[in-house]
Amino acid sequence: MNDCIFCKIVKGEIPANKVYEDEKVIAFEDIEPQAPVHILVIPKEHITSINDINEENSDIIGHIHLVIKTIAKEKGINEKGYRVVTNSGKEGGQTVFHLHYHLLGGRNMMWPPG
Ligand code: D5M
Repeated sequence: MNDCIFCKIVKGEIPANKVYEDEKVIAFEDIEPQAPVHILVIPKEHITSINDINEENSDIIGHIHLVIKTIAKEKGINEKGYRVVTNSGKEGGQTVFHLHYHLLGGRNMMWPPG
């Protein structure tokens, strides 16, 4: 997707503070952090949201969870706990329409979220 900001990060066209990369995903610091640790984990392939997950591409979801687990350990938040969020669609709070998982930690999380 030419006008997708996260595709541009994947292609290296705009900078990001990357914390992890492999052939399928990249993870980078959120530009508007909502917690001491706030990392976005995204597939390199452009998938708009959970609505576009299907039998062909669903393996990426398990992989993203393994990457989240690894990063949580690296950031030292795996023991105390962390939150993983993916917003889908406008009412779900999605503002960037490239599937991404927020990894949030380093403080107590509240419930319900706003
Ligand atoms: O979350 C979209 C998130 O993406 C939001 O927390 C800001 C973040 N964002 C937007 N642009 C950038 C860049 N360029 N680098 C890092 N983080 C970015 P959503 O769930 O769609 O509301």
